[in-house]
Amino acid sequence: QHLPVVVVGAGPAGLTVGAILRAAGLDCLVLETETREFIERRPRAGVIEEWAVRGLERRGLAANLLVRAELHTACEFRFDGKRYRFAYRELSGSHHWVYPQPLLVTDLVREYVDVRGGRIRFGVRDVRLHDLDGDRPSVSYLCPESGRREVVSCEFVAGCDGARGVTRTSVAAGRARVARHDYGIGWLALLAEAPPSADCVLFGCHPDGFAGQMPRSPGVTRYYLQCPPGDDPENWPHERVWAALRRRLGAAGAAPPVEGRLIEKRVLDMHDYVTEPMASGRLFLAGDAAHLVAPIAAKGLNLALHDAFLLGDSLAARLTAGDDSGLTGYSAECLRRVWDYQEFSQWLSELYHGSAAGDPFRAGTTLARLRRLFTSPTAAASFAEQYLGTAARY
Ligand code: RFL
Repeated sequence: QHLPVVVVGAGPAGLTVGAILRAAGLDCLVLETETREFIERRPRAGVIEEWAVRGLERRGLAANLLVRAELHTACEFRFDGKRYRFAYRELSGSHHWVYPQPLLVTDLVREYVDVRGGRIRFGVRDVRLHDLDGDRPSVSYLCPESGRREVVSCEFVAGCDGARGVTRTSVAAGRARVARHDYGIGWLALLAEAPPSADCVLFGCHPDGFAGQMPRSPGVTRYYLQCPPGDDPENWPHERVWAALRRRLGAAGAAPPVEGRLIEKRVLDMHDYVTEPMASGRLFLAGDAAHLVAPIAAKGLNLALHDAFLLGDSLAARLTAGDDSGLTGYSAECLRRVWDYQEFSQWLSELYHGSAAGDPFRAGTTLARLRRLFTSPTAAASFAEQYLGTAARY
């Protein structure tokens, strides 16, 4: 079997690349370790930036999203016992869309498989890449039914298998630099079966630690609580979680969080990495396979989509018209946005966590940084631009 492209991983990045290739009349195979049911339910991101939604729309991938997603135009900071609403649409002319990642993945699978006739092999094991430096690379995997190793040769491999995948290890061997950053901070990521207590994203910057509220749907809300890295979620029983959320998100005149059953509770150790370059021979990485950005600024899915648009379009141009320019510039173009978002996450991390660092100096500078957002229109505009990813320079 010989195909133009094999895509490893059916997350947002891989499915978007596949859907773009199918729209260009190209054949491809997506390999995925999990089942369709599993990937369509896996809860994760929810915030998508306006430019990314328009990118999906241009490629015929946003029909459901545009009808069902919620539009967010403001967020609210809570510090020093007060509420500070930050109306970013007024400042930047742009907004966020809230659309849970499982819904986006479900739409992308349906579009790629059911509408555009793309193929996915679910449940594959032990994916390996071969001959990436030649012009006939191949990908092999253990077939779930027979247990036999299948080999597919191709022109290009798209490595879209996320942070725990195998494709980036194929690049890293001596060719690429992996830059890492560890925040030394944990977040308890929670999903509660309860409506949000406010109609927008809330950031509580409190001496006890950060707390965040992200509305997901009328009946489900995501919360985050700063905790020590490596903390055991079992240290956070129901009562402790809600007491901490009430305290850290508490502010004069603010409704307390609406309590509900916790349906997800896991500790994320905040860290980032960037693989440079994002390509090696015939392998091109996209999304979390190439770079991880801690969920501090809700950027990961947006970066995955940015890569996927560029990679899908570049592969289509190369395979249909022999135009190599997109693939040649792919890594550098992706990395400009990746580094910009990493820098913003690092900056934002201090805003969220500085008050709880146990250092009166950092607590003082953090409070100054927070206040500046509400006293300086220039600082506010700059924040809005980065928060929404609207800077025109990409
Ligand atoms: P994914 O979504 O991880 O998909 C990779 C797919 O590859 C499969 N796979 C393999 N397949 C074949 N062979 C292998 N060896 C394989 N190994 C793995 C996996 O099963 C999976 O189906 O990567 P992709 O496509 O790059 O997408 C990245 C995004 O999923 C990720 O960046 C975001 O979820 C990050 N993120 C957020 N991003 C935002 O932009 N806004 C948010 O609000 C936001 N919130 C979050 C988040 C991530 C979170 N977690 C759990 C890390 C909240 C959380 C809690």
